[in-house]
Amino acid sequence: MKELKDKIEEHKRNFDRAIAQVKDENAIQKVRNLYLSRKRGYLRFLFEDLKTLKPEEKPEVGQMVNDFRNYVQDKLQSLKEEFTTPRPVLKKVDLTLPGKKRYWGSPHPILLFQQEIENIFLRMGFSIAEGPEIETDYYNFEALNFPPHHPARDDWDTLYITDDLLLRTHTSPVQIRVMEKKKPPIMIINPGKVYRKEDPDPTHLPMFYQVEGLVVDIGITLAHLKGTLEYFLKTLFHEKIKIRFRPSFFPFTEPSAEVDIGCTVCQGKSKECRVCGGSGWIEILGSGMVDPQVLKNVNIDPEKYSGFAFGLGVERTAMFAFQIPDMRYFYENDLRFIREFSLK
Ligand code: FA5
Repeated sequence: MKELKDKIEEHKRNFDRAIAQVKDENAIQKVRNLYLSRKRGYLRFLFEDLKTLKPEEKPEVGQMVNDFRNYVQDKLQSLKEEFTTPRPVLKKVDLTLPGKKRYWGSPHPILLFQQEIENIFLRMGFSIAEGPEIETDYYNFEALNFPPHHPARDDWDTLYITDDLLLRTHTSPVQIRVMEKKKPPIMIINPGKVYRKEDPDPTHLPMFYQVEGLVVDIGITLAHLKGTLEYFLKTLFHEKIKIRFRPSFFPFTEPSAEVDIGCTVCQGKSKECRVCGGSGWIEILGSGMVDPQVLKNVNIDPEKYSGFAFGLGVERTAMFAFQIPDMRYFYENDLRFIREFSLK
């Protein structure tokens, strides 16, 4: 019995050696004949040898021969599949060609610019507040002194969700939300998206970013408003900018002013400029002293406190900082344009 067991082991070692050297289908067939041929295969002789064993030895050694036969069949079958499965044709690679450049994503230019704006205000001591983009009529209009049906509402082409809910048309509702929760001194900016039903053109978008600012304390005057905005704009534009304050109207500020900057696209030299319309100036923000009625609406005593507020268009200002003649470029997702601003 031991002799036969040794013989099986030896056959297995020889078989493993033989298949390790197989290089094609012909060689597989030769090994198959050697081991599995019905007439002269080694396995046939092993089965013959079994007959010489005593009956009690047969089950154990019989199992070994069976296992060996299965092993040989499986190995030969998988080798055959390896040789007959078509191999992918390898393309020739020209190693002298330049490699493919992969780009990393990076923050959008408007986000980078907004962060630049935020940093200037943070350095002045402002902190950042946030508010929802879906607003109620009360916060977007009524608390800001726009009574229902007041004509001033017509300046904002509003996208309503229900009679009472709307996509905020400006960031000013955050002023109310902050003043409801916090009493003066208040010094916040609030960056965020706003929405208007507007046809896109070089200086208008239906969705754009604003940065709102609000300062409320004892003794705040128009001089603080002017000084803060002048300092901010000179820092943002590295002093190279003309600024003008123009009287205006907002229901929630009194007096109100819009701030224009000198057109950096045509430098005020083109009567046909699509950005400034030939005037040489373009409005970038609205501002004013917080209307006493607005302070009353949030239970802040207007006899004691005063404040100023402003709302700046981020894309509008970015256009001038980067001298881009059309605001729509920011959202066309043309990577050649976007990459000009990415962090290197
Ligand atoms: C307002 O939205 C006021 N809430 C601003 C304000 C805040 C006034 C606090 C007083 C006190 P206005 O609609 O003018 O105002 O918009 C402010 C700025 O947003 C504009 O100066 C401009 O830079 C930008 N802006 C306005 N409409 C668009 C638009 N359709 N596309 C891109 N930017 C716009």
